[in-house]
Amino acid sequence: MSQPVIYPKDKENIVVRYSGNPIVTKDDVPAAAKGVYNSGCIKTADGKYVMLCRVETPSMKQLIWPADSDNGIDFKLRPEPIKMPDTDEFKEYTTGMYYDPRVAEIEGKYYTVFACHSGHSCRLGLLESPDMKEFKWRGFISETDNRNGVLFPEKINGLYCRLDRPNTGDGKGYMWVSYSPDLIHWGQAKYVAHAQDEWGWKKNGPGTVPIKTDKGWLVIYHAVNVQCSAQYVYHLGVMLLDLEDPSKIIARAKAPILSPTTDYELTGLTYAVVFTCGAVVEDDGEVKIYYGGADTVQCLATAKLDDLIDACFNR
Ligand code: M1P
Repeated sequence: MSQPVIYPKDKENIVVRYSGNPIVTKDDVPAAAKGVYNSGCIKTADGKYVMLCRVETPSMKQLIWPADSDNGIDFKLRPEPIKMPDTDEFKEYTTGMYYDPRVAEIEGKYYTVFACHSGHSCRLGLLESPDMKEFKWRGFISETDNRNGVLFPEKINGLYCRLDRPNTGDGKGYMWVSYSPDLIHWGQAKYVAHAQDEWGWKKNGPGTVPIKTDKGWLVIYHAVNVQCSAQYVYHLGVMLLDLEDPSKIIARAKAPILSPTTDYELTGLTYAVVFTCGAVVEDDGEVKIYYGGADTVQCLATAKLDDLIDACFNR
């Protein structure tokens, strides 16, 4: 396979890959696995990190498997994945395929939104946890066909708020925002962002839980371009959304902040993918960006929050 074209990435050097990447692989799973990638991550009130690993099994099932860390780098997977409901409804609408978990803390509780895939296409599902130890299934929270659901960490104008990515029938898909009084019923949907850049014209989707800054909600997202007629290449970009009306883009980086260039991002179960489902902002302004490489391994990169904001303004 030829190397993908790498687009001008004048902003890529603001994001630094962790030298010990990948930080979690299939060998860390206490069961047979093909890959660990696209995992969500959060730092809890006690200063510990909990990663919700997307684990792919040899039979192509997907599991959400918690892992713990004291430093946000070295993670140990727990003995078991999160137990999902043993109901006919859950099985019908997931067929063992639930993935890309994004976890947000809202008013002292942890909420994880993830994709639930089945022959009826894809919906969003919701887990609630008081402590990232016990997880309770809350239900499906979208109609078909939707993916990449990400909750904002606080209500906006009195309502829960989320970004998501309805999949349109033409193989594209763009970012939307919607609102809810109870996290279950969603509406007032508004379009946010089209796929537009040379490196991401095919489709896009929200990645990390939005980070509140005085310049707006900072969102790290993925965007896809297609090479050689069929080869999808996944990049990460960054944008700022209005604090009161997140359907409005305040600023958006023209260049990707991360593109697949290393072996572990180019070679795996899928070719040429960097895909994020979680970030942690440290007290000193460092942002730990957790991302999947090539749909196979879990990686880490860091950036300064101020640099990500500057990147949005193309400074
Ligand atoms: O294979 C790359 C990615 O493809 C899908 O992403 P999206 O819906 O945005 O195109 C998802 O299956 C994702 O998990 C995967 O990494």
